[in-house]
Amino acid sequence: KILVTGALGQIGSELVMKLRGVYGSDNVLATDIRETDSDVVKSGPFEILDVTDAERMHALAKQYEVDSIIHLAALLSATAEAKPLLAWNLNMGGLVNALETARELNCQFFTPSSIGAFGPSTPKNNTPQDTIQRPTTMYGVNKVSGELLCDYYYQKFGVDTRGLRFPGLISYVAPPGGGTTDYAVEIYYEAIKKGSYSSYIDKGTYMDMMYMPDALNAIVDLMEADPAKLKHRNSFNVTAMSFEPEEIAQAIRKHIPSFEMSYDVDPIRQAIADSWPDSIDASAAKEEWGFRTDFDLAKMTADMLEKLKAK
Ligand code: VAH
Repeated sequence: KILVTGALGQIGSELVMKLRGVYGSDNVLATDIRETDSDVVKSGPFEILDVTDAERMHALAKQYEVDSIIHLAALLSATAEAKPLLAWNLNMGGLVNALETARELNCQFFTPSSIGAFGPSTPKNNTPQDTIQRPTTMYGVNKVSGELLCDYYYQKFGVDTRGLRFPGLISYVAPPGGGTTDYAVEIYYEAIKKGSYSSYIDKGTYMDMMYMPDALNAIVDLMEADPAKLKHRNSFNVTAMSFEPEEIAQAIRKHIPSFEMSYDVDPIRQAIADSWPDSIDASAAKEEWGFRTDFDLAKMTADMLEKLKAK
């Protein structure tokens, strides 16, 4: 039985549906801080949970007899930079509550890290799995702390913690909220609605990205991987592609030739993006648990535009 926090977020909205398909609806308890009339709420068990409420998290995990916790509830990079103390309290408070629940109830554990766990002094191209991590954002501080805390719970308490350093995730079901890479999602919606997009990230700014179906497969594959083969745990570099705004605009023009791109750079999110790698090396994930992806920029663009047109 799996408990998912942040089940109504960008990853959770799709991961819950995938997990229910794989393991059975009643075996996936979805939780979030509020309720909406979404498929996640209608297709299986759902409970309201504020992850800073340790008592309720433990009570729900016990009541539903969960043996795996997927902790997704968190504030993303731009929001965290605007409200750093709230981000520390929610991101770290929620994580330690989830890890404590996993320790007390002997659950397997997953939480995402991010390319945001790297900073300006990290090698920017083909960023290694093991390298310097001195991020200059509150979100990055949360992600590095989270990686270290999850490795500590594995070393000290034997909790089976595993994590992925996600790049920007692109999806058409639930939009991301408060991220720096959100431009790469918004651009598809605007391309359909207006045939144009004004990007808050400047041209030439490379960031790693991944289409949501590949991200969901990576979570399931990692959680089902043979633990004896894992040399790393928190957290694996994973990526599908790296591009800058002009390249995604070009990919869209293959389908919407008249698509127009303009720039209105947001200095705060641009500074966050500039502190992150241009491309990361995912060879450890490939070697230790067979990480692979199906979608490159061209294939993702075709699928995103087709699915959004239908929506
Ligand atoms: C963000 N989408 O922009 C998240 C992610 C690598 C980016 O961490 O904050």
